This record gives sequence, C-alpha cells and structure tokens, in this order.
Amino acid sequence: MALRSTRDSQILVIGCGIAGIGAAQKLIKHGFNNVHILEATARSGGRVRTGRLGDNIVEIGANWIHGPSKENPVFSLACNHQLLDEESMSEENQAVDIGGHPMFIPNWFSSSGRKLAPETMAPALEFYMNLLERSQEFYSTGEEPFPSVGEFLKAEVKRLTPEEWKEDRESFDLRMAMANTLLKLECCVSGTHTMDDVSLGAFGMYKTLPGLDCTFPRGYEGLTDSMLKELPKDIVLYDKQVKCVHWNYSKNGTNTEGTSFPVVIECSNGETFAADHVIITVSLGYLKKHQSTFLSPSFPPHKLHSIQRMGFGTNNKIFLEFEKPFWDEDCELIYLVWEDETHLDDVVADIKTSWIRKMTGFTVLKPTERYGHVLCGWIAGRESEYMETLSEDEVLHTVTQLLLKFTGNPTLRPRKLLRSQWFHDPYSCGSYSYVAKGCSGRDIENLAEPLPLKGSDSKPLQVLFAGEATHNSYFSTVHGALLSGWREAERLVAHYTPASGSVSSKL
Ligand code: 6YU
Repeated sequence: MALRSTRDSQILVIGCGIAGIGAAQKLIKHGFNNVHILEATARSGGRVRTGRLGDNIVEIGANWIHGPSKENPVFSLACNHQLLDEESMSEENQAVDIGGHPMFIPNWFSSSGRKLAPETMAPALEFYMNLLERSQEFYSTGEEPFPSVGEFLKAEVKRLTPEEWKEDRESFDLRMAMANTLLKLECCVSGTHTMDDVSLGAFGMYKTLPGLDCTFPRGYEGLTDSMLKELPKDIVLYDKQVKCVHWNYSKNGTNTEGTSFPVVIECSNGETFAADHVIITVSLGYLKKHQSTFLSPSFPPHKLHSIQRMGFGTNNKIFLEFEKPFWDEDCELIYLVWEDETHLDDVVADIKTSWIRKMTGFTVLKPTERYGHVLCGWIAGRESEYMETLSEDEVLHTVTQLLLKFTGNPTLRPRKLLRSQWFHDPYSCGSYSYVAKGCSGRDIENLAEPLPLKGSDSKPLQVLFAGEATHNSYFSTVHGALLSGWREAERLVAHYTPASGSVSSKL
C-alpha cells in the first residue's frame, strides 16, 4: 500500500461547534492539509449561539467564560482576539476565586407578592451554600454516603437545620421554601431534571478555575467566528448532516484515485466522504438519540453503556425585556420563593399546569447601559422541555402571570420575550452533560476512547471522540469542549510523530 504522509491524511471533523473548530485549528497548525468540518446546519458555533432581543445581543447558548484566567484557553483566545472588556481582562478579575458559585447581589420575591429582605434570607443561603460545597468533597475522599447530590442535600438539610430556626414556624417554612428555590436553580447549573439524578461521588470531578465569570460584550459567537477566520476558507462544509460513520470499511476505492480509506461518512442527503480519521464532536444528546444508527459497526458495548448512562439534560433561558425595572438597581439575580413548597423537591408534580414553578431564578443582564432592562430566566429539566412545546405567546402569558403574583404589581408587563429550545434542537437534543447517578470518570473515559479499541489489528484511530461531554474536569463548558477538540487533534499529531520527533506517516 502506498504510504501517505501527514499532509495527505484525510481528516474529517463532524460538527462545527467549538470542539470541532478547535480540533481543525490544531490539525492545520501541525501541517495537516486535508482537514474538513462537516456541519449539519447552515451555521457554525453549535451551542455557542448569540441571538437578538430587539436591539440587544443575548446569548441563546453559553453565557459566561467560567473562570476567566490564564489557565482557561477560552479566556486566552478571547483576549488574543480582543473580544473582552478591560475589566474582564484585569488582573483583579482573574485573581478572584469564587469556586464556581458566584455570589450575585440578590432580590428575593415570594409567592404572596412580598419582597423579602436579603438579611432575612442570608443565613439560610449560607447554610445551603455550605452544604453544596460539602457535596463536592466526596470525590476526593472516595466516600459516597448517598448516591446522588439531591438525596444528600435533602437529608443534610433535615439533619443540620439549626434547632432555633424551628422555633418560629413561619420563618422556618420560608427558609425551607428558599432552599427549594436554590435546589431548582442548581438543576439549571447542572443541566439536569433533578439533582437526584446527579452523582454525589463524582460531583467534585468538575473543576473550577479562578476568575470572575465574564461575558462577551459583542457576543460569544465572536469567538468561534474569529477562530474560523484563521482557518482555510471553505474548510467547513455546511448543511451536511452525517447519518452514519462507517469504520473498518472494507469496500475500497471510494475516492476518485481509487485510494483505500478505512472510514466512509454517509450523509442524510446521500453524499459520502472518505477519510483516514474522523473526529466526532456531536453532543452526547445527539449520540444518545442516534446511538443505534450513527456508527457502523456500532459502538462497543462498554462505550454504548456509557453513552446511555451519562447525563445530558436541558437548561433553557427565557429573556424578558421591560420598560422599567421592578428590581433594585444593584440587583444581579432575582430569586422566586414558593411559600407552599416547604419540603425539598426539585420536580414539579403536574408539569402541564405547573411547569412555571420550576423557574426560580432570573439573572439581570448587566450593564444596564448596554442591555436596558432585560432579565434572563432559567429553567431546567422536563418542565423546561415541556415549555419548549408551548407557543411564545403562551410562555409570555404564563411568565407574566408569575411575575404579577410575585411582585404584587398588576401592571407589570414584559414587552418582549425570547426563549431557547435546546431539547428540540435536532442537533443538540438538550443543553449539556453531567455525571449521572451511578456514573464515574470511567464513563467519560469510555466516551472519549477512540475506535478501533487498543489491541485491534485494524488501522488505528479511525474514529475519535471530542465534545464537552468527553472532558473529565470541564464537562458542560466551552473551555472543556475546546480542550477536548485539541486533545483529539493532538492524539493524531502524536500518532504521526515518531519517537525521533520528525513528522512522517505510520499508515
Ligand atoms: C460555558 C456557559 N452555559 C447555557 C446553555 C447551553 C450551554 N454551556 P456543540 O453542540 O457546540 O457542537 C456540535 C456541532 O455538531 C453542532 O454545530 C451541531 O450542529 C453539529 N452536529 C450535530 N449532529 C450532527 C450531525 N449528525 N452531522 C453534522 N453535524 C452535526 N458553557 O462555558 N459557559 O455559561 C454555558 C450554557 C443554555 C445550551 C451552555 C456553557 C455549555 C457550552 O455551550 C457547551 O459545552 C459547548 O458549547 C459545547 O461545544 P461542543 O463543540 O462540544 O458541541 C459541580 C458541578 C456541576 C457541573 N456543571 C457546572 C455548570 C457549568 C456549565 N454551565 C453552563 C451554563 C451556561 C449558562
């Protein structure tokens, strides 16, 4: 067989999100010339997606750079491309270590239309945040007193609630209802239906980086756009929905020169593409949905098992624009507390009639000079998936009723609404991954393991896997996705780099 050099190797990347762009970027940098990205849709960016609400830029997908400091490659790229404001880049901002839970300045509203004093809520907030911090400690100790974060939090709230709180029934109930608000918000952070589905033993696997979370003044998509501009023109083939990746492909001569390739990609429109290597970056949600048809031969059992068991949930945003604010000028996060929810439960009993109860937090878009008076409501889980099926008018009506009830202001009317629909997005099938109850880092390793498996006689590294769900410390984030793309590109670079260091072919 004729030897092909690094430069000639045909590499296809499936998916033009940040993982796919990152993989292509690294391969090109290392001299691979035959690299293309097949993207199902007409746009790049994937779950990095900037939209518009009237004149405002809003993020439909990823919002913040989590931990914007030197170690974060998304932060470094954003700085290099001059996409951040001065304050976000300052040394002071980079030095702040919030441990993944930014302390936003809150406003609290309750279901009887009362505004609650932050001082009243502060002890219960601190109590709950301490428990949340403790739930991350089991990863390093190797213990797991409960199978899930939800079960742990519920049991510990019961066990550790200070006795003196119980003396005043009304304020005790309010504190419990408040803990429920926070538990539901935690579902948004983890992107899960209920915290009962999130592994306690693996909760601490997720690593945080220093830096005060920041946003992109001109939109997150500026990052993926800037990265793409540095790649060869026409590297992305749009509107190519990959239907099946055929590996260990035995029918030869699929390109015009009659060269044999181990992988053939079949698209939904009937087109085929041959390759030496394919890097798959589609979401875990997409893999779950198409697990029986996406790969031929199918996934080895342990890999399939991990695809099925790992968590991938929905977190949606509902943006609302107001004529004038009903919140305090310095407020960054609005919490809603349902006074009748006095025992911890983060799922809603009747989704059709009460889905809105799952939405307990709204971030205030800042600075006001840039956005006007815009809130971003967060809603996770099956309630969120149900919300996606309703018309925009219905959602607006229900959210308006909710805010009337909680503010007690009968004239309150949002003037515009925009919501995300990540679960019904056919190429995301949800928002992001989490380590589900019963899963561990081993499952993430299984997701990332290339095919064929080690020890096989077939051509190595035919199919590689990247994407946020394959990163064992930064899953669910943009930087995790980027690093996973780089990791798989480097795997190929190393494959073509003999121990001596000079790049040549092993094919
Ligand atoms: C972050 C944040 N953020 C909010 C919301 C969402 C996400 N994330 P992609 O899907 O991008 O690319 C795949 C491409 O493949 C895509 O273009 C498809 O069209 C294409 N494709 C699919 N099928 C195909 C086929 N068959 N053929 C061809 N092409 C195909 N991350 O850093 N900061 O603020 C948020 C947030 C609403 C939805 C987020 C955030 C997640 C990121 O957006 C996401 O990880 C990456 O963009 C994924 O990139 P990718 O390339 O892998 O896939 C303790 C503990 C708890 C742990 N959790 C901590 C929570 C931290 C995360 N929080 C995020 C929250 C928000 C608000």
